[in-house]
Amino acid sequence: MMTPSSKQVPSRLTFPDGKIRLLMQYSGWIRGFENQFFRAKKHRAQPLHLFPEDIRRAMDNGEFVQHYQPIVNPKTGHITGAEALLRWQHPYLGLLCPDRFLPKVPKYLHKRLGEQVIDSALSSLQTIRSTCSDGFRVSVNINAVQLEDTKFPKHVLSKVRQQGLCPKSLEFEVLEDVNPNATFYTSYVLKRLHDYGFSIALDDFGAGKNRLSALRTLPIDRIKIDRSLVKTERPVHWHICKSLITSAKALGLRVTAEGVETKEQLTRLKSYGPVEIQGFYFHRPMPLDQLMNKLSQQSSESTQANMPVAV
Ligand code: G
Ligand code: MN
Repeated sequence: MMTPSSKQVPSRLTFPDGKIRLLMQYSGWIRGFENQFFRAKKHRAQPLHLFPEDIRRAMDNGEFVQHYQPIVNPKTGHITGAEALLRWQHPYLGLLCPDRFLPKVPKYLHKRLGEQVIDSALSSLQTIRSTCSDGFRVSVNINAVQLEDTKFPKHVLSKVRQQGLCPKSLEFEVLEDVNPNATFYTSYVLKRLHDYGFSIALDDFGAGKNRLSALRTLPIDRIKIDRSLVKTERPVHWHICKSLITSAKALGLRVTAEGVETKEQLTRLKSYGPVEIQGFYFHRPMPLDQLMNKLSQQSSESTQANMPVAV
């Protein structure tokens, strides 16, 4: 069977028709599906064949939404925060993960998309605040364009203030391979965000190029241990997790372990030191209304637990 390769992608001049594009998107979907079975190692799905105007139209139509994956304190089982995860609610293909479309977002739309992500996280924080304590934190992944934009820290601070929110309720996740030496602007932006009281987390830590130097040169508050180190059955990876959690404690950094799927993984991680847990074992990513249900349930349970017992 012939599958379209990137070389075969027709130009807009040859195929301007929306139906043809939709067909190409479906074929990309099928290839991504096949990949999950036949190329187990490559867990990232193939991006769809997309044109910049597909993305722009989706933005105009509000098809990009955020789902929230709760982050849990394993000692209490309480949800202490959530990571905002971008999804595309595609009218025909259903809910799409960023692997399928993010590589195809043209650079000139990154700023607008990043802006939408922050706006939606702030509006969700407003909703969450009605049910939850001030300590609740929403983490947002920031893209390279935002990281290089020296106006970004002031801009986001004024948005947060306008809404009466506190900067510490927002955490920015940056990728581990952010190169602190390569870009002066990136470290400037991170330092300003940190000075303003936002929390900075180093995402997917331990996955790619090991940039321990980032911990020395950038104002990092938290590391997020990559799920490849968590899900493994190789003891060498457990030792790495253990030493990351121990070092983080010594450095005064907080830790979130990503991709926790089993009780064994949870028990092992808890034995290494203080760590927060994100993963399917506790919760999958979910729309805001489902998160709100869980938070209201949590708050009513703790109110009941604190009620004086009748004698
Ligand atoms: O790199 P980042 O931390 O932003 O990745 C988050 C992605 O990881 C989300 O798309 C989410 O669906 C996925 N994810 C979250 N928890 C788990 C898990 O326990 N197992 C697996 N396989 N994926 C997870
Ligand atoms: Mn992340």
